[in-house]
Amino acid sequence: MKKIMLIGHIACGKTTLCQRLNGLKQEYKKTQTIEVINHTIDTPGEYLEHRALLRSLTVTSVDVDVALFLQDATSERFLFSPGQSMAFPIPVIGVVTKTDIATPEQTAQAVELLELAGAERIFCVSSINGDGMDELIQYLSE
Ligand SMILES: Nc1nc2c(ncn2[C@@H]2O[C@H](COP(=O)(O)OP(=O)(O)OP(=O)(O)O)[C@@H](O)[C@H]2O)c(=O)[nH]1
Ligand SMILES: [Mg+2]
Repeated sequence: MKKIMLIGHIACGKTTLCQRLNGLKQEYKKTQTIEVINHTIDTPGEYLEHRALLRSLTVTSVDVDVALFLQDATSERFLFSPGQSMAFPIPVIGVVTKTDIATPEQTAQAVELLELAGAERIFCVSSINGDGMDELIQYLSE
């Protein structure tokens, strides 16, 4: 299993995805600090939202195989800048979350924005009903 780090805006679904990938009980818990769960590093959305904290993500990523940029398909907020993946010394993939409650247009737009941020592959998932999860798990275990 690849060692991964989850990055994305507040409430985009990082912790819920982390729980799903690690077979943990799905329960809401606001992430307060960078947390390591098995091969997964979960980060608080504030680290992306407050630019002064961004550097900490880059530093943490040195010990990681791949960074996951997460985008909530239903959110109007998109906080990754074009080409932001270049700020990380490791491969970056994109994960569009909450596809169970998004329209196909919202999902497509989130894919486009993650491409713009430089994600080299993009997966569309729901951590609630499991849609798209098999493909993501397959990639992470390659
Ligand atoms: N419908 C749906 N809801 C989701 C999904 N993923 C997460 N959520 C919900 O979105 C809310 C926020 O999820 P979190 O996983 O805590 O978000 P986060 O990115 O860890 O947020 P921070 O820790 O604040 O940065 C919770 O109420 C989740 O149940 C999903 O795939 N589908
Ligand atoms: Mg969280």
